[in-house]
Amino acid sequence: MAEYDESQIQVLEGLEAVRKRPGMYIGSTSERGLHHLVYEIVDNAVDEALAGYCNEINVAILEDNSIMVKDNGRGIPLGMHPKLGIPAIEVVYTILHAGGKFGGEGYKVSGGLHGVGASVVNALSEKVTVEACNGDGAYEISFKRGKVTEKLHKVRDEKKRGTKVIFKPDPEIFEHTVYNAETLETRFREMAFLNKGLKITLDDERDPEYKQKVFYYEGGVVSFVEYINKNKELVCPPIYLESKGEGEVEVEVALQYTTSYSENILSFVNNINTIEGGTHLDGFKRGLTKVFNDYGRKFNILKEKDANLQGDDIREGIGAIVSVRVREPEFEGQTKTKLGNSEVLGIVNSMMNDKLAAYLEEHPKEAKAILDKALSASRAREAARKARELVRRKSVLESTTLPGKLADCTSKNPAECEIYIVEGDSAGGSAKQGRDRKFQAILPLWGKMINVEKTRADKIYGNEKLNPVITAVGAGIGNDFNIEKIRYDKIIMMADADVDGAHIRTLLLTFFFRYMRPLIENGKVYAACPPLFKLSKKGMEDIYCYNEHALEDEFKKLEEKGIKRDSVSIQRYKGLGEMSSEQLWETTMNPEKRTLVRITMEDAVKADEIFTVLMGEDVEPRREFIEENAKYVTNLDI
Ligand code: 28F
Repeated sequence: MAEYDESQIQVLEGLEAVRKRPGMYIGSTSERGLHHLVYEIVDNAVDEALAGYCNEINVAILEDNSIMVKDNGRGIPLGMHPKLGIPAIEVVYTILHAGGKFGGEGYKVSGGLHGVGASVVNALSEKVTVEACNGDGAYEISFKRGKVTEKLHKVRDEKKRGTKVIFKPDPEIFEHTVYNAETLETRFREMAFLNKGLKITLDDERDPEYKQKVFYYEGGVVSFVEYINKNKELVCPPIYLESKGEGEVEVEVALQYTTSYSENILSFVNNINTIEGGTHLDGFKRGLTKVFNDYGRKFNILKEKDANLQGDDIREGIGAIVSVRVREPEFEGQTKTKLGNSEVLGIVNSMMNDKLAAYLEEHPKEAKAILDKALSASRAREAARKARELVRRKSVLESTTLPGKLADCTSKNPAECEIYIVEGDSAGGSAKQGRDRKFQAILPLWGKMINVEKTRADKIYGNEKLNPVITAVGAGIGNDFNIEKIRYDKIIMMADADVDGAHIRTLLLTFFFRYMRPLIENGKVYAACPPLFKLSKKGMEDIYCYNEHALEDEFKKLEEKGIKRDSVSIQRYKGLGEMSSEQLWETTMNPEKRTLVRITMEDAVKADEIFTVLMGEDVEPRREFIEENAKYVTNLDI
């Protein structure tokens, strides 16, 4: 008993630590953290699937924003823990470091917090009920903010096995507690792609119109690569490569070439999207480059006089999924999404050397099509390099100077500096006058911007519209981009609140996404929000409104003060150019008052899809996208 009391104290201290600093365990208490709770519980069910005992997971958002997760695995063990004297199921939900070693060596291979997930979810939930069925009955245990409220007890006879969890996130912890079905769908789709044969369903009981979503892919990563390429023109069928068992690391790769100019390689470790890449991705790239060069030489597609193809050339237009399972992954990088295990590089690399080489030998037609594409990419790159050198020689003196149009700030400390990229010379002029020159730089853009989605990389380097942006940001471009060199902490796009402004913003964003992606991943890109309306009246301070909704609210407030609608004059701003420099500062640039929208990338798959559809060659998917999304558009001045 003494031991029991002691361990109970530890348990409470452990879960109290989670409640005190939730961010340490789930990243944040924002919407992201809220959804993270679901992933932690689903990860436990996925682990049971990976162990080979479960093939279906059902998830439901309940009416009160509780979450139900159910699997058809073996059921969490119910027996007493020999040392702690409490049932194993209680251990899993209350002890911070349960799981992992506890369940036998390397039980945990899916994502999540290495087995602390369930107890973290429990600590951060107002209520949790877990039901486990072990073949002879259904047993239930309940908790409130991590503490047992109902001990484990049998609730009914039951022959089937499995685990069911219902939890309600604690509003004392989370900023808001409303779930977004689409966010969950995206993650479950990804998990189903990565675990072939696993069925995940989602229901939303808050919405009577919601139709159950079923994610199930026989093809696994092959289905995944077909999905990410679905709006692109294909060059070859998907190629699937795998190796199992070797040194405990499992590797699965699917790749398929398209005629697009960008590369879209998604990498995963234990079902976690490694946004920053790592050794598995390096091994994949190295293998890919070597195998295609060797094949090209062997069959004389690459002539003796030709130089070797570079990685960039071979990856132009590729869509690929690289998924590895590693027993003890080490995550590095700014966002802890970069695989560090050095042994993985060699394993993936040699898998590529064996399996891709064998595939190409057996599929000469596909091999030729891919190599021809890489060769034309290589020629374009070579032509661009020569052109660039010419330009460079012509302007040796200016090569390191900042663009002439840039009005730089005086501070040289990037952490406090920001740059406004402004549409049009006249707005640029007002911005220059209105800014706080100590930390705000202005770069006006004018004329038609290039659409990078329809342009090969060689035309991007040296493009006269983009060059000022590249040099002003100061961190390079493409593979050479180095976030540590950025000259500003905030890159702010400032354009009119109309269709043309939206177009410019989209063109710029496409460029940042394809050529300076870490800027977006690290939350450095923003959109400024100029007001749409100004309300003025003699003796009253001007009121600015940023959308129609706010305008209505302001009218209501004024009416409460006894000021009638028709005594107030409304100015509707058509563009930034209509504002004086003082107004621009007051409404859009003054850090004390302005609203900035930070551009984030919740999901790289979705982002690539949207840029392909919005900015790519194919018209039909774009028409569909616009029809589908028109309902979300407000305030577009068409
Ligand atoms: C709805 C969420 O959490 N499913 C789970 C199992 C099955 C086992 C298990 C889980 C042993 C003691 C660590 C069963 N039989 N779904 C879930 N299904 N955990 S979680 O074991 C946990 C380890 O603590 C299980 C034999 N071995 C493992």
